[in-house]
Order: sequence, then structure tokens, then C-alpha cells
Amino acid sequence: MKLEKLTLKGLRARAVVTKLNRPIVNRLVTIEDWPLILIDLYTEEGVTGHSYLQPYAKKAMRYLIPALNDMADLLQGRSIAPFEFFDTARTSLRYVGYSGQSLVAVSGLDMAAWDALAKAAEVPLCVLLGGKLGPVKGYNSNGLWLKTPSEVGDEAVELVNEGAFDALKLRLGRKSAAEDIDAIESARGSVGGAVELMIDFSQALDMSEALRRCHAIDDLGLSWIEDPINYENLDGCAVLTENLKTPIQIGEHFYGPKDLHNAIQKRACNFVMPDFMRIGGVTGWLRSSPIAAAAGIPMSTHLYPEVAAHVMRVTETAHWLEWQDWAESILQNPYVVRNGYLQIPDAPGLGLQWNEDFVNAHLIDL
Ligand code: SMN
Ligand code: MG
Repeated sequence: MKLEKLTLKGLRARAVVTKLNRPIVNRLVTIEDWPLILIDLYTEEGVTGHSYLQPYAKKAMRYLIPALNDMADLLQGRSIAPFEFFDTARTSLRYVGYSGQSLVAVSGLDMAAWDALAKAAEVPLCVLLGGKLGPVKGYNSNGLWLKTPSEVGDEAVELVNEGAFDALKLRLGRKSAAEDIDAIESARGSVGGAVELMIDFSQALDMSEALRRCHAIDDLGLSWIEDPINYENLDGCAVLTENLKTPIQIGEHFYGPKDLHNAIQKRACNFVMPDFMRIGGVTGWLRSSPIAAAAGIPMSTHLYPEVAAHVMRVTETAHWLEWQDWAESILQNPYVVRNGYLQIPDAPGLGLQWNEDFVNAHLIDL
């Protein structure tokens, strides 16, 4: 099929809420119900692009779905060209604001547009992007929320066994640093020294606490310390980056490539890990990864493992893919993990197919 003949016909966005197998419990939030927006991007030629968004808060779906529909109305009848769609959709919301929920909606549209284009080309997305099919190294981020140290030890073994992973992420931010250190030692004791441990404070700390707590864990052989403080405090992140031996990881709240550029300019981190719904989907990633590469910064992914796997195949400083199964229930063929590597299916586009029985049983009215 000729790609330039692919024409946008319309969009359907459905709201679903699922239960997380292991609820998210950090110092800032507890999330048991996981909202998902399923996006179908229809073309005149019969190819349908699929993507999903995970907006954390159920109520966010009430403004994201109308925004997605508005963007589809705006672009209806145009050839599917993700970079052009991205700029047009984003510009249409300039006076609403480029960041925040505007960019989340643009990201959802963008991922579906790339899927449609790769499907029309009859190749996996990573191949359309100029890469090759292959496995992608991931760490298991499914759990290890703020539980007791002995629960953390047991769960760490379960998580390694979910895909023969050799890296896990633990969440910290308990009442005392001693309790956090007990949790790290419990995980280390149960999975051994060969498994890498990343930790995530989920922005729980103020600057004085962050300085104390990060120094207290600086000699524990951790692979990175993620989001110790509020994501907006890049100056504070720069102080921590300067003063700690363990790499500082930030980025799940970068809204677009300029945020990533700004953080790198400010030396606010050693590593970056954009989230696909905030960085701007595949287009936002493709515009961000050369910036990270030029600065020599390793780049990891946040959520959306299926999209992440494809772009990591063409990312110069590809580091770790964050793996979760949080959206698996809506998929007919979830990606498989083998020996800690996510396997990209040899299927057109992202290879996503909805599990319609599950989806229909979990649709909600907004
Ligand atoms: C996280 C992800 C999704 C919701 C809450 C917290 C966490 C991570 O920061 O990096 O996995
Ligand atoms: Mg995080």
C-alpha cells in the first residue's frame, strides 16, 4: 500500500478501568483502579491504528477523550503523517497550553498514527523507523511499592521469576531512611548481587530530606536514584546530581523534548526516562533521543512497554526499558518477556489487538 494514500477518517476513544494486580502505593498516591483510554484511528483505506493512554486518574479521561475527538476532527481527510499531525494538533492547543493534558492527548493520537502508518507499510514499527526486529532489555517495575522489608524480599523473587529479569525497581519514601534501607537489603538478600536494583522516591522528598536520604543509600550499589524531589525542581536535582555517586534518574514528567533539553542543560540528572504520554508519543521520543545522545545521556523508558520496545531499537543511548503488565488485560497478545528481554512480535505496527471481551466488560461511562 502507498503510505501517502493513507487518509484519516475518524477516531474512537473508549474509557476502561481495570484493577492493578499490585496496587501502586507510594508516599504521594495509592492507585488500585487503573484507567486506560483505548484509541482506534480509522483510515479511509481500512487500516486502523491502535494506541492507549494511562492517565493515572479516572477523571482525566473526561477531558482527554474530547480533546482526542477534537484533534481527529481537525485532521480528518489528511494523509497520516505523524510529525505533521503532532505539530498541527499541538499548535491547535497553543492557547490552552502546550504541556499537561494537551500533550497527553497529542501523544495518544501520535502513537496511533505511527501504528497505522507501520501497519500500512506492513512492517513492525521499529522497522518503519529504520531499525531491526530484536529483543529489548527490560527491568521489572511491576511492584515493590511501600511494603514491609520482608514482603519486599518475597516480592522481589516473584518479580525476577516473572521473566528471568536481572533488574528490578524498588519504591522508597517510607517514614524513615532506616526502613527504606531495610527494604533494599531485604531485596538484595533475596535476589542476590547479580540483580540490578533501581530505586524510585516518586518525588516524595523535600530537598533537606533528599540530601540526607540519598547520601544514606549512596554506597548500596544502586543502579539509579529516581525522582527524589518534585519534578519541577530542576535546580535541586542538579545539586543532587553534583553531590551523589549514584546516578540521578528523572524524566517521567518531561512534557515534550524541550523539557528534556532543559533538564540536560541544567545538569539536573545523569539519566533520562521520558514517559510516552508526556514526551509526545513516538514523535516526541524521536525528537528527544538525539538530544540525550548528543549529551551522552543514557535514555530509559517509562510505561507503554510495547511502544518503548520499538523506539528503543533505534535509540542511540538506549538504556533500560521499564516493564509493567498494567495494560496487559486489554491486549489479546501481550508482549512476551524472555530472559529479561521484551520480545517484539513480528507483526505490522505495534502488534496491538484489543481483548474485546475484557474491554467490553470494563468500559465505563464518564
Ligand atoms: C510510577 C509509575 C506510574 C504511576 C505512579 C508511579 C513510578 C514509575 O514513578 O516510575 O514506575
Ligand atoms: Mg518513577
